[in-house]
Amino acid sequence: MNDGFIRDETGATTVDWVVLSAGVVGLGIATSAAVITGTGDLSGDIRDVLAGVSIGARFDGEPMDAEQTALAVGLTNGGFDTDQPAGTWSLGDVEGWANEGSNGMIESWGEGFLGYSSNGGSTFIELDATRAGLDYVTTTVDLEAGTQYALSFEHAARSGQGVNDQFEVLVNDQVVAVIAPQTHDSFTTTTIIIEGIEGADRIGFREMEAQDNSVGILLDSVQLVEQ
Ligand SMILES: [Ca+2]
Ligand SMILES: [Ca+2]
Ligand SMILES: [Ca+2]
Repeated sequence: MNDGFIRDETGATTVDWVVLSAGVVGLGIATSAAVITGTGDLSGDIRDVLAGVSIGARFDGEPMDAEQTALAVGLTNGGFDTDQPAGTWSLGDVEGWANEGSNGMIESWGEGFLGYSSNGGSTFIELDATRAGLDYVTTTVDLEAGTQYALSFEHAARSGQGVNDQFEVLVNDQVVAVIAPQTHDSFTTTTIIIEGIEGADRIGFREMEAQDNSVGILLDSVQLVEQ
């Protein structure tokens, strides 16, 4: 009888089936484990990426205001504010801004100097500081590539020699506008739509070469608003 059982192919088939089934089930479990682990890692990666993204006010479809945009793009001291005392001026540094002309110095005006007052009652600058090189006052921000922003600024013409001065607005060293200020008893706001590029974005204001005589237009309140 034992001899017959050993030779019974039916039993052998059952053993084969159990072993094969166990193998297939095992393979299934191994595959599930791999997929679960992989999916888990992927969700973790997405979570980590999202945690580092500042979605900001665009999440609800509302454009950011100037203050929110300034924070998001790193615009520092759009108002050219310094501790220049009222009624005075000086050449020096203005936080957040650089000048390619005038040996790097920027001409800061205190509230009320020569009768000029900014709309916000703060300090402002005269673009044409000296005759030493073309005054080109710039700041660097980080606009989102392909996103549009409203770039606005306030300007006034200095009466007398500089009353007819114009100035150029540049974005990434490309002239995007040439402005001829018309008001010299108050500041006027101009707004231009610009678009961000990959990496840092340089925004600047440059005097006209033919008008480089150390007196010129006045600037204040540079703002960016994401559209
Ligand atoms: Ca100011
Ligand atoms: Ca100059
Ligand atoms: Ca000038």
